[in-house]
Amino acid sequence: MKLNFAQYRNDFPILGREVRPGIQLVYLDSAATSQKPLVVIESMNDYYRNHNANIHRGIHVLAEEATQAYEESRQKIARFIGARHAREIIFTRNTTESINLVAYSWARSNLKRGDLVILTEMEHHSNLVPWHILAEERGIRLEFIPVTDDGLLDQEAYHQLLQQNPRLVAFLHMSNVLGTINPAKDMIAAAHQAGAIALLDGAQSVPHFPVDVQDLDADFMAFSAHKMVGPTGIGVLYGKESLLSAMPPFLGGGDMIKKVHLHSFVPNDLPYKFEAGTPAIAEAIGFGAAVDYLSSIGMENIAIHERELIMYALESLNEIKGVDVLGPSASHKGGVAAFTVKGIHPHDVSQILDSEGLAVRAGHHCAMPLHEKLNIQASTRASFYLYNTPEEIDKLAAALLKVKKVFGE
Ligand code: 7TS
Repeated sequence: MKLNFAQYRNDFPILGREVRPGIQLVYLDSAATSQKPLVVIESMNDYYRNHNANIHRGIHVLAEEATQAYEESRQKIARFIGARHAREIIFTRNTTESINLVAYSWARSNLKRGDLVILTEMEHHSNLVPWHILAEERGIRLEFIPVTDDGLLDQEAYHQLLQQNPRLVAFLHMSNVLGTINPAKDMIAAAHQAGAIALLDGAQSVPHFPVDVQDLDADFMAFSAHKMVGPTGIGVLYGKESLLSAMPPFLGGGDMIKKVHLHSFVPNDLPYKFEAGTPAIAEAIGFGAAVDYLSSIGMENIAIHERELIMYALESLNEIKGVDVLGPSASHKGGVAAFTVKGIHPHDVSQILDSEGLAVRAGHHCAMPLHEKLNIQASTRASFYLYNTPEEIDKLAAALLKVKKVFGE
């Protein structure tokens, strides 16, 4: 039976608001951050109202309750992505910090001058800059899988790059600009065959369709709670236990140690070795509630709903003369439609859309190299989630016609 997704809108208090008198919010910016359902907001309120204490430390009721809720969230997230053990789930601040953890800890203890890291031309800056820093510091080499004219990764070029004995292949599962869903399982298998390990940027995939790290055989995967109906300030680095346990700590301080002497320390076991200092406790609890919420709807169902939305969006936008949607056809694409409007700057487009209540993003979306490759400075992006409706896409199309009218195009 097909689910009626409009019912879920009531779970998100913010979706009921007007952004100006009489102008209803149409939120089409979930690739930047998703909205939060009441159950997530309430779970964090409940922690602060009833259980607030530091974790892993005090022997009192509140500390035990807080610790239990924090660790339950880790277990929920482990199950959600199919990890073998909860200790393979490291809480970080976000996808960016998770990738930096790999770059600082794994890469600095495993890579030497001349070693090759393969990235792609469609990466978000957070999977580029940590490797630039390492290239400058260590002299590692970076190569990039090109993006084809169809908005896909050039798999032939990838297989050629693999012949150069890379140590690491790091790529995004789904592009935040093109919407491209990359064939992660095949790409990871090919990386392993070439003797490399694979880091998957799951920032745009984990929130939108079922992702199973064991099925993918990912060595590392990074993602953020705030893009999957959870709070800001918390993300995850998943890592295979064998890799994580061999890695040196990233940040030093409390909680990440077993013993400290004046001149030395003994690191803690996984996952605590990588969680220095008081973590984002309320956020971890909110993250657990977010995963429960998504699971109660079903990731398969969310993926089907977003597929319908993107197909309808492509149909509607392609009908408007001068609007050019970036990226592949719907069959390779998740719920992201970035586009240009001929002769009109994306900031002007989004400003007029905003006046109609539509929240979209304009700019390079932290993917400047990709925009350079596409020979454009910027684009306007509408991105969808489980709470969006076909009627909102109709509003987007109508507002774009108004944009063209205002600018006389
Ligand atoms: N990787 C991808 C593919 C992303 O889309 C983003 C955020 C990140 C990494 C970084 O995530 P963070 O939680 O560490 O910030 N993307 C976007 C976006 O498209 N608009 O705002 C943030």
